[in-house]
Amino acid sequence: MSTDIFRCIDHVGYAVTDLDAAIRFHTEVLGWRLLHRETNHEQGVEEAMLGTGDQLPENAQVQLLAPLSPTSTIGKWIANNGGRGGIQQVCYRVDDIEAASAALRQRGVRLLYDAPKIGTGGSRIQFIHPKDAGGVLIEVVEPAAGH
Ligand code: V0V
Repeated sequence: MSTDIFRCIDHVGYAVTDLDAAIRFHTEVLGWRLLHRETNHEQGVEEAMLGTGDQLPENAQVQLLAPLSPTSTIGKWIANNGGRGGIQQVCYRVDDIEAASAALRQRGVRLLYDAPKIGTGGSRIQFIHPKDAGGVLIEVVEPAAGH
């Protein structure tokens, strides 16, 4: 029986205090390209996805997450991190988020939501509680068709 759940690392998420400044650093200094930008009110973030010019589906992206308010998840995380940004999450990609969620629950980890929520680019997302994952916030994503 296969124990596989995840396909690949989809993205690494950085909490940032200034999204425009973080995009400038990642594009002008590190050489990534801005692929996508959106605001997700439910998650309390303005976010940007970065990758390469010939971004292949299996290549991980970089996600920059700026808080919409100090009481949002990212706002709280930055406050707890001394007012600085940093790595807030790693995100693993799945083909079927319902099947992945059921397998993870069956293996005893707590998921944050009863049902998946909407993430970047119309994807569906879920999170494993960091206390059940060695202190790391793990996001699980099923990308939207064609994304
Ligand atoms: C909190 N903790 C973390 C953590 N955030 N540990 C590792 N990584 C993180 N990112 C720890 C924190 O140090 C505390 O440990 C404990 O959890 C409780 O922290 P808290 O500040 O009281 O926070 P809570 O409990 O209010 O919220 C923590 C959770 C929250 C994980 C439940 O951050 C959450 O709902 N995250 C999922 C949603 C999210 O991250 N949205 C923004 C990205 P001690 O001190 O008790 O030991 S949106 C996104 O990724 C999108 C849209 C996308 O990808 O498409």
